[in-house]
Amino acid sequence: MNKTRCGYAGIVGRPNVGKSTLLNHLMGTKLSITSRKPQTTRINLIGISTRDQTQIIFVDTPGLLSLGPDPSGRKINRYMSNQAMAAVADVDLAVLLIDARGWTEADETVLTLIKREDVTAICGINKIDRLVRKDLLLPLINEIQDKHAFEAIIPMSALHRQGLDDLSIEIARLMPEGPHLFDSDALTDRPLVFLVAEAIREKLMRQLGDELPHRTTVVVERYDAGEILTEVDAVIYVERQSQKAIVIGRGGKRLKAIGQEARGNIEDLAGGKVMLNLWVKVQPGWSNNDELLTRFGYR
Ligand SMILES: Nc1nc2c(ncn2[C@@H]2O[C@H](COP(=O)(O)OP(=O)(O)OP(=O)(O)O)[C@@H](O)[C@H]2O)c(=O)[nH]1
Ligand SMILES: [Mg+2]
Repeated sequence: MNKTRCGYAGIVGRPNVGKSTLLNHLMGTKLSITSRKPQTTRINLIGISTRDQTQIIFVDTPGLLSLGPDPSGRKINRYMSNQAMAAVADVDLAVLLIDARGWTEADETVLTLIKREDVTAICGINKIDRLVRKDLLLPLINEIQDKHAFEAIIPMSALHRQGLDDLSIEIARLMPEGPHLFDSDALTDRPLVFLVAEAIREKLMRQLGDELPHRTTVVVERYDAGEILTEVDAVIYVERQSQKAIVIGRGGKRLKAIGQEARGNIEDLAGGKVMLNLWVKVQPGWSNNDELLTRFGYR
């Protein structure tokens, strides 16, 4: 009988390199939220892929900027770095994702962590579709080779699904032998309400300016799956009254647009019609308060 393989593969890297996009496209289903803005992912999210004898448990992580205390000092940032650092320490394989436009200091930081934890690693060079000068790819590969003994270095485009087969083959090859930890049809270990809250947060990330999304979080307070209709009550928390006004928008326009966009995603998750009720509440300083962070699901 063939031996089964099973392991954790952490997708790590600095913010905005395309980690969550990669998770979704490796899974062939949208699990993790993505946006053009850095620091979209806040909590490690697993995606389980079972093919034949091999089960790969992908871990999407928040983008990592530094290993020390965050200069901005907010506890949410510390929580996010801790999530990413814990993932590197726990996984069987780290997939270090970088941007094809060049190696940066933040990439170096993540590599330092990989070395410190002595974890087997692959390097994915993402967004090659954006590389104007293709002749720069080979020197970049050489530069990365000199930095670390990666098991493989793979140029790819997560968004355009280029190079993902090569990457999957390498990851599968590096999974340890062992029994599968999840049922073969399992996709994630997160409850549906988490994915619903994230779907709403994705629209906030995408619709609001640069700073405001980082001051918002979403809590699903009620999820009632009926035969004809699923009813969802969710609260968007902000830190100040002025932020609440921005999220709601003139005449409630922006909140309505956020709700409409999120509802489409939630209907996919729920597999049927959804009625989404959204509220915006002010919770001063939630992003820097341990107790509130725990209450809002950052535990
Ligand atoms: N052109 C191009 N864009 C990409 C590619 N992969 C991801 N992106 C885009 O890069 C942006 C960031 O993608 P995410 O997947 O949210 O990045 P992330 O690394 O998870 O970011 P954080 O969660 O903030 O750390 C999004 O606008 C993606 O559409 C790619 O291969 N090519
Ligand atoms: Mg992400």
